[in-house]
Amino acid sequence: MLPAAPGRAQSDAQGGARERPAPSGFPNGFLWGTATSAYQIEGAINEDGRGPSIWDRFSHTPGAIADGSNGDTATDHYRLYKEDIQLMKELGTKAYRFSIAWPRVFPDGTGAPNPKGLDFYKRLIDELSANGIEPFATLYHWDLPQAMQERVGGWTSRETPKAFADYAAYVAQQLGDRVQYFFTINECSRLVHLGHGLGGDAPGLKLPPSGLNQVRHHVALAHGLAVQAIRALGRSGTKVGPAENVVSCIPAIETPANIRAAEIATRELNAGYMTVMMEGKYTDAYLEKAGNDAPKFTPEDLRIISSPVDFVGLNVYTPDHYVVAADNARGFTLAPFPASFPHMKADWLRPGPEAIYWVPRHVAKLWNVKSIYITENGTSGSDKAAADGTIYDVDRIMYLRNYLTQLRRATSEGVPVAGYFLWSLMDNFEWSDGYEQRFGIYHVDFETKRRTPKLSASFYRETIARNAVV
Ligand code: GBH
Repeated sequence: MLPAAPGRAQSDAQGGARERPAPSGFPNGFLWGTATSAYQIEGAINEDGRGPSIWDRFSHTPGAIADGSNGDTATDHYRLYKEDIQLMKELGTKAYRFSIAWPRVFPDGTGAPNPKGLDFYKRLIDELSANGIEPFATLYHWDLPQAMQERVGGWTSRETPKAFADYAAYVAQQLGDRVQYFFTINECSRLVHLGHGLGGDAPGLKLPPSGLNQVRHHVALAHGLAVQAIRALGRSGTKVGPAENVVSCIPAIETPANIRAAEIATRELNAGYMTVMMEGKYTDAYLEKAGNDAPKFTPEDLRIISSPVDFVGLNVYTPDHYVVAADNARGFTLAPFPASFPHMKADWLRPGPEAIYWVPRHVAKLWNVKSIYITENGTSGSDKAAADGTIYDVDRIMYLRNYLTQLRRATSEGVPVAGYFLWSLMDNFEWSDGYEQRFGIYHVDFETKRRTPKLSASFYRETIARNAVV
């Protein structure tokens, strides 16, 4: 059980203080949740007819994963999901973002569905509903059926967006009575760049620019096709949108000129992702820069990619660029990061809490988006237990408190953020970092699979209970 945080005021526990508008409060009905993804937590890779995914293949490739591990059992959530839902309940969360593994539903990518694979998600969702937790389902969090990779070349082929649309349609049909909120693809940019450009993520390809640009186009097309499929086959009231880690551009100093420059940079640096999804065109600068390597596409593709969405999901971890207005062709300069800029346990995770203010503000302003969810935010930490057995992860609490303060700045100014999903409910398989980077607010002992709350779990529960930064 999650112990009460020391010093918790009695009146708060009884809800008395909550009735007065707290100065640091979030809007009424603000949705608090946690997030995970299938391959990172489920394990049970051979259970109930699941087919192999590109991450099974990749994680079993020698040298691919920092600690030589894989997701074969991960947190064993496939079996322990009921226990995990109790953790969510202890926190007081009212929403949960998880992903559906395509290879559980279509073991070969296309063709005959595997009802037993889908049944797991029905059980999961029913258990969530029984506990008053709203399911938010992501259709693709990087676990492409290996068969798609082998048969058609995965995301290098237009067959994959088509197969993804069929899978999305089937899921909408089968789960539409249980799920109202769908996300299409998690972080297009990472699966494109790390998976197909740098080779550090599955399927480990290092394509030349023309190939990489075509993959990027296919992934965007898959997003649009899935939006259409869910619209066509979901129940009325079904809502759908992307979950993207927009390249975050922060005005280095908040002057009107720098703010404008940061908006311009946001649009250009996300040209192949959020910009084309929202505007139905690639920017001139994007196409010019790509030159002969530009993706091949039709006007119809662009119409599909920009199918209207109901909300935008944003994964926000870190500032990608501090921006200064400049009198050059682009209109901005990206400030280089000084070597002394701090980072959390992961080198890439620089704490810049203002990112969670600026990203939704830019997205709402640039594309007139009316509903935004923060679909991921959080940090890894070293998370060692103290002598009394508690993991006092005050670095994670520091990080979360500062990000939530900036998120609250956004909501108080009317930026339409409707909810927040903390990454992650529990420690899990952190892709090429294996189990070395722990992002959970519950610690997982990967030998025994035991879950234990870190101090940050108490922090999050207090935040939710007061609907305010604590
Ligand atoms: C998210 O990506 C993922 O959606 C989630 O599955 C993951 O567990 C979580 O974050 C924590 O990492 O090439 O070494 O410089 C976060 C955004 C963008 C983080 C790309 C890593 C590159 C690292 N990611 N970034 S590196």
